[in-house]
Amino acid sequence: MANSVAAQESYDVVIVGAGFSGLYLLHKLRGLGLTAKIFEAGEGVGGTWYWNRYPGARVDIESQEYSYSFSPELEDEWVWSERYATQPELLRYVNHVADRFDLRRDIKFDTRVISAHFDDGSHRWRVQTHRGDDVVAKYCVMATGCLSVTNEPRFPGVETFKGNSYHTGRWPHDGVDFTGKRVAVIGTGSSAIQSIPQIATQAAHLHVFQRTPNFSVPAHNGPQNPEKLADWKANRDAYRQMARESGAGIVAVEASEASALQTPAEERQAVFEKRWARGGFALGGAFIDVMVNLDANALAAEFVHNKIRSIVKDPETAEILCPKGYPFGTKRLCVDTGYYETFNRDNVTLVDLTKGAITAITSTGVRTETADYDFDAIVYAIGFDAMTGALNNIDIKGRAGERLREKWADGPKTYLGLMVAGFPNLFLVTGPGSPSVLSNMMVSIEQHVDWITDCIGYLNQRQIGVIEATRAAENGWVAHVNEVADMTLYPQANSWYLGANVPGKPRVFMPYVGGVGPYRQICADIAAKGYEGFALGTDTPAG
Ligand code: FAD
Ligand code: N01
Repeated sequence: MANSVAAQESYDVVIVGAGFSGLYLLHKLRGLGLTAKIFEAGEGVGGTWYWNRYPGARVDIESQEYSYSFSPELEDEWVWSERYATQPELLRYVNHVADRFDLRRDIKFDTRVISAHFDDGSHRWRVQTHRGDDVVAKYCVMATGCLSVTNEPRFPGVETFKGNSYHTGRWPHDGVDFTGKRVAVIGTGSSAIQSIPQIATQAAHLHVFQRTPNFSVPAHNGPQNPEKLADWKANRDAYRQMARESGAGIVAVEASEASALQTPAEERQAVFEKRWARGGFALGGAFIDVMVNLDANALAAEFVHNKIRSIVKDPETAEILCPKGYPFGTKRLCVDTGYYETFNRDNVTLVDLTKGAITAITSTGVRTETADYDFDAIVYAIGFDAMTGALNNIDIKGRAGERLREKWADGPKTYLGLMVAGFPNLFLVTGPGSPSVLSNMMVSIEQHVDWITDCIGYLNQRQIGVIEATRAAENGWVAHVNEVADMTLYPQANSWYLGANVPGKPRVFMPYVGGVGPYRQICADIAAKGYEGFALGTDTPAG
């Protein structure tokens, strides 16, 4: 069955996912005159911004930077209302894009891809969905998202809870009213940190269950500043280019070249203060040695600890909220609006799970090693099976029936995060081994989509039927990704970057920390050398 091709519909490209990645891909592929079809599990476009509708959900990179740059007309006509756009505004934007470029006619919604098998004889991908679609395509592109598969609660008794349960990553479309309710939020990552202040204003009482405190910096959100907007408009192309060539793909961060250790204490404090006052990721770029030197890092950590102590009135609660035991910035920095202040409210209680872990969900609430709590609603803000989850959910088979999830049993292996040896003509957008989640994803998405579509154009022009990463190139890239990560403090935290949040997931640092600018250059050089490290037009995997 797997190797016989008897499907009805045939496309040049099948795309899985209609988030920012899939939509831009479809648009670009049409520009090449190719036929393409998107299968999307959700009932609408938007991916992340379709699924994550929890209260307080918003982007934490400034709106104009977190938007497509490929169309000047689109940029001209869309004006963001806030410094950090809300989820509803982002969803409106992505719907506008889908309409503006007439993308919906090639998208099939509410359709989950369950398998993608490469046929060794015909060099075609056969893609099947849970609705019974059975199509073939020359290329298959996984635009399935790095954070699209929720980490499901595995506590014993989850199903016995008689109140309402929610996951931030699968929020009900018609919203949730917590007025008068006793609510639990489990988790203190970005989703929790955004939603907790809002839930607290409604709930009769909110208990926050914290396993590991996170570093969070204030967003200082507000309406768009007209002067800033005018400056962005006047210098947009230059700013966009700066972002593409930068480390994290964010202009507003202004990464400094100064060393925290070599800067006098008073001056250093002033730099931290200035960046805290500016808000968002600015603090992360304060000094060049913070992410590579533990002593420098400790200075940034101490600065945030003191901020927490100055905001949270109860000293015991403040100490529980101070992240310790892992370096600042090695779990994704959170950006909040009134998070620490929320713990000054009478109706909010912080539960420190390091003093007693959750042992079960009961019919009435949450049981820890030390107490039982009763709730009307439980919010699981426990994150995602990041980076590999969506790919491993699909039965992807490459040459000779090799399964991707088996190949990746000890962690993902890719060449550039774009392709996998043994899986010809299969592209990944922001796959593991690319900067992806360590960057402004819009910058990374556009770079990947441009690279992939340029590559397909190149192959078609030369009538090359097959492209495949060589095993040697893949091994070299995996080694490089690890080597660069080990030069930083990132691997020192139990983060989802390492798969540490999902029990049983292999511990491998998945994103590429080399920066979007250098990475873009590497990808461009490889393409310019006729796709170095890829075997072209041959049916025999090289390596
Ligand atoms: P997604 O938006 O995840 O879209 C992937 C789509 O693929 C989904 O719609 C999914 O339903 C679909 N899909 C997956 N598997 C299948 C299948 N088998 N069959 C059919 N369809 C499938 N990044 C930033 O840079 N800045 C931010 O501020 C930021 N904020 C974020 C906030 C939240 C709450 C989350 C969860 C992520 C955030 N991110 C942020 C990361 C965000 O995921 C990316 O910025 C971007 O939206 C990813 O777009 P995408 O199209 O690659 O993936
Ligand atoms: O998920 P997370 P998220 N018992 O994995 C805890 C992006 N994003 O949805 O740290 C108890 O960060 C877990 O504890 P620990 C962004 O890239 C961006 O919040 O593993 N607790 C942690 O506190 C982000 O990083 C925005 O010890 C458990 C929390 O749940 C990524 O998406 C907003 C537990 C999960 O935090 C994921 O963020 C939202 C258990 N068994 C998301 N299991 C922006 O602001 C997990 N936890 C733009």
